[in-house]
Amino acid sequence: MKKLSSILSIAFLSLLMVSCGDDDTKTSKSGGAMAANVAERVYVAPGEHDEFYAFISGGYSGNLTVYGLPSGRMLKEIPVFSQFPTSGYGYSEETKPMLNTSFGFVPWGDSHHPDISQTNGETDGRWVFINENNTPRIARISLETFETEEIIEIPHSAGNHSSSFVTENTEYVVAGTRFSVPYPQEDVAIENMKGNFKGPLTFIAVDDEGHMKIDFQLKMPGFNYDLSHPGRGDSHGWFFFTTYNTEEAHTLQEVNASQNDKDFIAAVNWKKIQEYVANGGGEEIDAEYAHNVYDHETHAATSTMMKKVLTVDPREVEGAVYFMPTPKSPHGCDVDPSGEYIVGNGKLSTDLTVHSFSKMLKAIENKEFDGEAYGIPILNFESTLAGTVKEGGLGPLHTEFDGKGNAYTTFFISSEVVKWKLGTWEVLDRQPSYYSVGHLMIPGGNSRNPEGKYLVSMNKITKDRYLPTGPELEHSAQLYDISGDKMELLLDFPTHGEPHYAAGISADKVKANSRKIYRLDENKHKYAALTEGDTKMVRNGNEVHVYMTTVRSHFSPDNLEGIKVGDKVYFHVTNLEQDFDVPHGFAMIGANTSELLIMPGQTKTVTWEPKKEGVWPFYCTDFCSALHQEMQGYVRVSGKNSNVPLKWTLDGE
Ligand code: RUQ
Ligand code: CUA
Repeated sequence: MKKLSSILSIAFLSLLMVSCGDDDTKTSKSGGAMAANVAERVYVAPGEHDEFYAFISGGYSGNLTVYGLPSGRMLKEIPVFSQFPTSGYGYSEETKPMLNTSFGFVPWGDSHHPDISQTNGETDGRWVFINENNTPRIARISLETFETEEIIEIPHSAGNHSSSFVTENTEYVVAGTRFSVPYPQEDVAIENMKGNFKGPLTFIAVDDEGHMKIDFQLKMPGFNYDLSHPGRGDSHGWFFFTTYNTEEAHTLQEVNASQNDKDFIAAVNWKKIQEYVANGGGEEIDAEYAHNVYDHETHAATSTMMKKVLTVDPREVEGAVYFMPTPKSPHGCDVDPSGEYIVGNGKLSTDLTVHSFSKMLKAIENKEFDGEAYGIPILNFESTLAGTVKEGGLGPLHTEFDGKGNAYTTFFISSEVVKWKLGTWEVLDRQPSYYSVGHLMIPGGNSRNPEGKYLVSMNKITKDRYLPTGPELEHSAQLYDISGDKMELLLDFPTHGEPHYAAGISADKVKANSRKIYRLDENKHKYAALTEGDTKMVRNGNEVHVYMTTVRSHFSPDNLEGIKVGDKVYFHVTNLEQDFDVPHGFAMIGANTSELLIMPGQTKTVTWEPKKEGVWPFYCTDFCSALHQEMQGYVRVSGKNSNVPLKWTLDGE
């Protein structure tokens, strides 16, 4: 196996050498009429809207970026797991609790897999979920406000990678651990890993409002759980997880975790376990994890530390978990729109292994087992095998579906997207990607009803695709038209951070519900000033609360006195605008935090600890009107022991 991986890396290197800089391989060279035709197909005229939203993970930016398809125009970056000075997310007092964890305040995250909520197996446009890998968490983002509304930490997990995929009615969003770890955590010798570490898979129930609650944690053997997808149709009620490192190696995994010819896809009958826990099954154990919720009425988040989690031993629930042997350290685990086929992408292989759900059920019924792993039955490989896609390419990673009986798989090493037919397993088409594609996305491609018009590939290496920008280039996404027999590459566009995965949905399902303003008469923020008459300053020891408002083009108050060195000043700024797309900003000189960007009807708070006497200005950061540059004010800061009384005015009043 050591040999195989070095062969693969040589193949990969030589591929890069051939393709980079070799102009003949670039489709952008396709000239004349063809190029014009391609341009038309991605052109969205000024003022027109795109047909699809694409929510592309920001990887190590910790955020989620929103693009329009087919134009590839970036519409928004939504802060999720990372502080975001552009809006003040994670800096304002209201949003800091969103980034609270059992490890304290964690201002950064590594987000990988967005997934859109579903109803009856179709994307419904209510929320996007996205996982955080490093400090295991799942976030829920509202598609009404395009803001992060909730983050739940996943206890006992490490490297929350096989996440955050949702079941067909958003009953659950799942979080599987990538690293196996002591469960619960304890101080043990690393070399004692084998047989002792565990791989918890966490099932988080989602209610009608979207609120998340950990229902149970399945205490699986200590393998690495890489990716997952829910069953649908007949297989609704099951969840499938790829595993690797079934060797349970704790060092030099590039060699030691590639020893077994086959790892597993774990098939989990969550309906059975749901029933089991509903009837009092499972064991409550200690845990510590944060549950952070943002409220659009108070415009503020709260963080609650949870103390218990329900753990389930898979061996206690008869018939709930099986292993399907799958060759070569499978990465992606994808389920076709009918729910019958489960595709395992063995990343060290050239072939794809496709399991059949109905054959799996039969094999379970007939007890066609090949032994067991830690008490979990291993199904016979041939018994569940639906077929093999032969020689698709090198290094398969992920598969999506077009709803017309075709599947599309990315091959990292041979750097291509390959189209093949479900059922016959024949390869129909292949197109190069530039370069080294990871995930791909077809809007609705992880649902019963994919909208198979476009495919977006998300590539790990950019090289010569754009103007050079120093040693690092933004990652590259590519848009393919998949409406015909052959895929056609239409467009390159840069993405931000690392676009691991994306979720797409037709714009019609989202745009009508998009929020335009927050209503002032619904603002329940504790420190809101809903009219200019309500503005004031209140001293409480060395804390000063400023109730401030903004409207085009002034702050009220804009002259503040009576603040002293050593005070802690809270500026609670309410934006009185009730007009779409008119935020105001607030920036205070010397504040050790970011500005605020306050949406119409919203209240946000920034803290400032003045260090020096003087008269210090603040201003609006968002160009809001012709008199934006006049939107400013002064704070007088006096000495520690001064007797200057609190005084707040606007135009002398
Ligand atoms: S991963 S490139 Cu983090 Cu989804 Cu496969
Ligand atoms: Cu308000 Cu600029």
